[in-house]
Amino acid sequence: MSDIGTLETQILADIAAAADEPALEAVRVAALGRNGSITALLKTLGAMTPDQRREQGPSINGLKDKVTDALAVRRDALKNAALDERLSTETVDVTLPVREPPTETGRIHPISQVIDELTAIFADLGFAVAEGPDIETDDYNFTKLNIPEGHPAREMHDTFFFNPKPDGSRLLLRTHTSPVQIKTMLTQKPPIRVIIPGRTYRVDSDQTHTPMFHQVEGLVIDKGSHLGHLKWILEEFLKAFFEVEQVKMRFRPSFFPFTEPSLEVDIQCRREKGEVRFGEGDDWLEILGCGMVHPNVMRNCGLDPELYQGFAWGMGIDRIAMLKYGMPDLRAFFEADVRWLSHYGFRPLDLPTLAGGLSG
Ligand code: 2NL
Repeated sequence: MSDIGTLETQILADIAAAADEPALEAVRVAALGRNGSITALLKTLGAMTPDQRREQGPSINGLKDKVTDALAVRRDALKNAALDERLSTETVDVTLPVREPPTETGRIHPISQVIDELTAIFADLGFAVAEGPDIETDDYNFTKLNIPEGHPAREMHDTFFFNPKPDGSRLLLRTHTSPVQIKTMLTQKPPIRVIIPGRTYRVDSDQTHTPMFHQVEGLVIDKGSHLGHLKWILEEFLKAFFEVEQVKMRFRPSFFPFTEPSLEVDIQCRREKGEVRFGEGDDWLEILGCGMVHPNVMRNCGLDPELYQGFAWGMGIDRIAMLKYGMPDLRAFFEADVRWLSHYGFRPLDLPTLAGGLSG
């Protein structure tokens, strides 16, 4: 009993003297570890007679409990002391500026911005957005659009062709987004209202042409669709896009194999000091081509031209982006220069909406 008393005094003194958590852990292992002093005492219980065990058991177990409690109390005290020490020596300056996150430093490319803007405008007019692959067949890019083999318009399109397949057919990079309209007409029932923004390709490279460029086409098919609807839609679009109150338009007769009649649209502008302003002035600027969908195209897509009528239009996205945001050089669009992008790009969280303003 007095052995146990001495051991208890010794261990409790060691616990009190432990200066940090590792030292306290060493005391615990020496007392309660596999070869610890209290563990050794506990092991002696097994060899005792029942009477001895009844006498010694409670004091040995009592010692174990007391030491376990004392260890826990001391561990808490040491933890708190360590925390107090850190709190009193470390400082955090909460007024320091944080590093700017990507949402602040990243920029949206003007082409993406313009696509978002026209999507917002046409969505408001009830149009859906359709997309399709850049690689197309001859059939969807030309034949179904009333441009048969040997037609001069095929040569005018300066097409990028892939190597011919064993059967003689060859794929191509689409020269316009019209194949997506063809697929829309083949798979959907009128009324149809879609716009198709996307990449298009032609063998052409100079000051004002890049081999890859962007186009947006629109298509409406319904029972009573006519040029008056087309004119109104284009006018609403142009006013919203160029953010002006009014815009005069001029329709000139033109030719496209896939529309009849075909028209080209100019909009009113003023040119001064190398800048173009819309909704005012006496100059005209060609902006898009359009027309009523050719009956042959309707038939090629399984639509009865006696029952349905439609109109379509197409315009260059890169060009309207340059006009709206005053970017003088088309080629800079595709050079991936971050200095150009940080100047002309748009903040990623300023999404264009009709209610909140298209271009911020
Ligand atoms: C332009 C002219 C145009 C269309 C594109 C079209 C598509 C189908 C049927 C009929 Cl599937 N038309 N698209 C129509 C007229 C003009 O684009 O100058 N684009 C830059």
